Amino acid sequence: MLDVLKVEAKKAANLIDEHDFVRIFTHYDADGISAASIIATSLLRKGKQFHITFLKGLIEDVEVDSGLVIFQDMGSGQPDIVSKVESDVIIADHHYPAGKISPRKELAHVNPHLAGIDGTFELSASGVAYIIANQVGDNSDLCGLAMVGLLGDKQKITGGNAEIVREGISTGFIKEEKGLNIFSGRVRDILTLSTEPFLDFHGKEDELSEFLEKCKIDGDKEIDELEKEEVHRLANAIVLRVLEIGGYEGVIEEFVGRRYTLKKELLKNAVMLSEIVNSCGRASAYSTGFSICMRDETYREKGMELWKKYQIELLDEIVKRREDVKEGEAIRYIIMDDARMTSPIATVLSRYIFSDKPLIVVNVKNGMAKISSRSNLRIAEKVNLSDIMREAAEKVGGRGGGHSVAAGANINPEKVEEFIREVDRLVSGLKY
Ligand SMILES: [Mn+2]
Repeated sequence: MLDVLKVEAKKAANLIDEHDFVRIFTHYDADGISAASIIATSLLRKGKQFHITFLKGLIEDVEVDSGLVIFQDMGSGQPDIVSKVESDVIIADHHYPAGKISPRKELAHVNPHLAGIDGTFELSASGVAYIIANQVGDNSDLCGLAMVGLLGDKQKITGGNAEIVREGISTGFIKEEKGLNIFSGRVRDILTLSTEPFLDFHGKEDELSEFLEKCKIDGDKEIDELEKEEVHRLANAIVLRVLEIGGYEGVIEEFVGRRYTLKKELLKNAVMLSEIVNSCGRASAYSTGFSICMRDETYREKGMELWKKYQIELLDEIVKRREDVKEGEAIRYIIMDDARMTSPIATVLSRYIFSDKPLIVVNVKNGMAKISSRSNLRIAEKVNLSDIMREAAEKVGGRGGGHSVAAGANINPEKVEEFIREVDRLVSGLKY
């Protein structure tokens, strides 16, 4: 399955071979950070140097001071910007390619979509990085970091991802067991703080006590120390709860069934590592997230602190914002002013509370309107949010794109009403 992709990855590895210093631009989320750490480790092992910049997106031209530039988790959708780079370029991305790239020098474009693999669900940027790194040298021990990105991007362990995970299991770097694929810690804390799954117990301590009583679990126990029977009961109760609050049934398999242990990583629980790296990115503590992926022990505590702080902030926002959700013909939307976060709110609300229609979250901040749209596989059979965001944004003079189930746009704040109307019109037209 990965063979076609490996051909282009080999081309990327050959470019890396020719340079001693590499300039990396990557996305600031768990996928982008882990992807960068995979390439960085492969470079260090070859005695090469690098400089990484973490970006929220590739929206303007980049300054380049190196003969080789690598764009990770970005680049495929920004052919105009990539075409202006006066160096050799590697794109290691999984977003849907948009438009033709005219490289000034050499280009290796490693993207699953160009190799017959669904980049939305079956290979993330960290997976692409892992494929490239293993063309650079033997970096098979980095497979756990590939999992960080696929979990962070809410992908599935199928296709290319499954191939990497299977390889990791056979080499012993990944352990797969039956169980709950959720954060480790005290039951009560985790059920409250978790947003994957989101269980709506934040600020509802009595409800949580009742829930625990019903499934006969001691909330003070560590999740990882529960007996098999208890895990089973807890899993069933969690599934019921998710469906009760309006969750999308497709999310269930992500946290019930199998759990993954990463033998080589600083944090062995795959979900935990992914969420911690994600919250580091969100807190602009990029080097903390990156160092955790580079297995630097000194950053572990800091990472845990950032995660907890981030979860509480996100849960507060979710409780507050869900009241402001409005209903269009075929979509739901929220318009927020100066909110601290957009896409995590969109992700949780669309997966766990409003899962029957696409959800559009608008955040007006610093003279820009940032938009995150979310849906799920069931909706994506009819509605491709990437196309919708691009089309609607272009109509009002902005830019948009992304994945079929998770896309975004940046537009002029004065055009928000018009944009929402256009999105609703486009989605309605798909007879969804
Ligand atoms: Mn990604």
